[in-house]
Amino acid sequence: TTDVVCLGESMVTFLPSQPGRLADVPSFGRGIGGAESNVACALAAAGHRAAWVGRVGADGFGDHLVETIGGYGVDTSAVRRDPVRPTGIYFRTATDRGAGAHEVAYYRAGSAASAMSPANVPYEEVFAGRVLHLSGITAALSADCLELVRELTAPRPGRPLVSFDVNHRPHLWRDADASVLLELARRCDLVFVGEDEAEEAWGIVGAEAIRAALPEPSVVVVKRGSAGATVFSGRRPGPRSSKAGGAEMVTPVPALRVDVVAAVGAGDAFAAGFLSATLRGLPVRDRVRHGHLMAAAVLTVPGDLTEPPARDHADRLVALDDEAWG
Ligand code: KDG
Repeated sequence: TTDVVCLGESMVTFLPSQPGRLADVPSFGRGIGGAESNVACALAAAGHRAAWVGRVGADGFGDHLVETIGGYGVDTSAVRRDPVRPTGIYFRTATDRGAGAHEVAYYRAGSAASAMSPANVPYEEVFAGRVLHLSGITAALSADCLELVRELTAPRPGRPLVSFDVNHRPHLWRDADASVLLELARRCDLVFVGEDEAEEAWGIVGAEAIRAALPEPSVVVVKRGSAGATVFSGRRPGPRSSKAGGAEMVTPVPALRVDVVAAVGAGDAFAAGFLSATLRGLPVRDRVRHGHLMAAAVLTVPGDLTEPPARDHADRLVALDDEAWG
């Protein structure tokens, strides 16, 4: 069986040949992007059975995505081709030494993926894994895509563990109301959210307040960039909870300090590391450390993806004492 099925839009990405304003970049190199397929590629590279479900155009960019993602060992058999709509692409800029904000220019409105809907996504394949990984990006693509995410996160018998990375992308929401992301996240079992994005999307400040707004998921991972991440897990003590419910665990875990080349893709790598360690039944602290480790590998390259350290190597780094982990 498949370990993790990741569903979402993937795009051909154009990375600048030099830092500077988009208006000044003379040429771009081709890469691939898409938060959910990034997670699938990283999981496959880490030795898991991962599948990506998406929709691309019947064009060369669609071929490139299917071939490249498949090349990571990801099962792409449930990817659908749209006969009319194109594959989405996007361009981004780089800043000197990764500091400051880069520009993103999406060419994805009306893309093949934006036509994903409950009517054309193969449910059997989507629910075939131990984990279904989704992100808030899909909810922003179109009304049909939002409906799809609603359906996939609805309670259903035998539902796999549903993992949700909030991934608030302000460019995609524009004037639309991103508060729906909170409603969707509450329907999932495992939620990844950045402290900064919770404030930006929902006006909720701080890890404790985020957990209070997301009481249902059994695990909530609040990411604080270079400051690390805090995991809320276990049952929350509520008025009706018995002793058997147990107390909630709050686990803060510092991140590795690295010189950032580009932050893009780091959240996906973190999710992949955390999911990989979850599938292996590792304790919460080590799940986060595996997340930080995979994120560190991606933070130090320009693109969205990089080969993660081999599993035994990663395990040795994760087992280093607290001093090494700052
Ligand atoms: O997480 C990385 C993604 O942001 C990038 O690959 C592009 O999926 C993307 C998006 O919609 O921003």
